[in-house]
Amino acid sequence: LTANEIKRKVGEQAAELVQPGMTVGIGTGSTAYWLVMALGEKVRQGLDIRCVPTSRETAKLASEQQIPLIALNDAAVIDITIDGADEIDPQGQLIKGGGGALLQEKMVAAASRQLVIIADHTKLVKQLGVFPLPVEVIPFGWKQVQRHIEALYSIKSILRTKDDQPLVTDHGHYILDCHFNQIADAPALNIALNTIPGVVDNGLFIKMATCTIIGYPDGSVKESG
Ligand code: DER
Repeated sequence: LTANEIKRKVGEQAAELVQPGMTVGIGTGSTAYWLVMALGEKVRQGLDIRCVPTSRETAKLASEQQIPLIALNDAAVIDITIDGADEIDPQGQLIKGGGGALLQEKMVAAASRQLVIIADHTKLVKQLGVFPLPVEVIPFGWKQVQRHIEALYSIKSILRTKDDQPLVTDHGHYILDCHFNQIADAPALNIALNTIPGVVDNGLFIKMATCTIIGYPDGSVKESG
């Protein structure tokens, strides 16, 4: 299977976990795209669900599929959130944020009873950090924050851009992509980064994923957790 066919397979398999009456967090990215397509089909066939999007991009996609949306503030509890990831380690710790939606994704995940991660096998790693860790910062004084992080960890970081301008997230923030290469203690780094004044959040999802659905080129799918 091609990468896209693998993503479609895991997205459709994850959609089967959604039961009538559920409130569902829907992820962002090219794998979550297939989840939204599959849920759209089910909604058109009568599945009664309400979805909380993790980005404007996903909200648009879901509306086009006539999926009923509600705001996070209006969701008493989210029964299940299904989202992608950039890296998944053997403990189920994640790096997310490749799509720039980490803040909303992390808040929706934190409000969910279960977080199901859908990904192709290339996202599996022994140790987090090869994928640059996205750190969301407010634009005010972002250069000081960048210098602080680079000095503290002796790493390089890059301000994420889009069309040669700083990328501005749905919530008006910037993203520093931090090249740690290897992250030995992800839980500690997650806490340390979020105590730096000016850092809003980062792409480390620690003890959040309850299960993963991983697709392989031979068409096999491995569910774990
Ligand atoms: O930005 C995100 O966290 C996305 O979920 C991303 O990590 C996965 O995107 P992909 O499914 O397009 O690889």
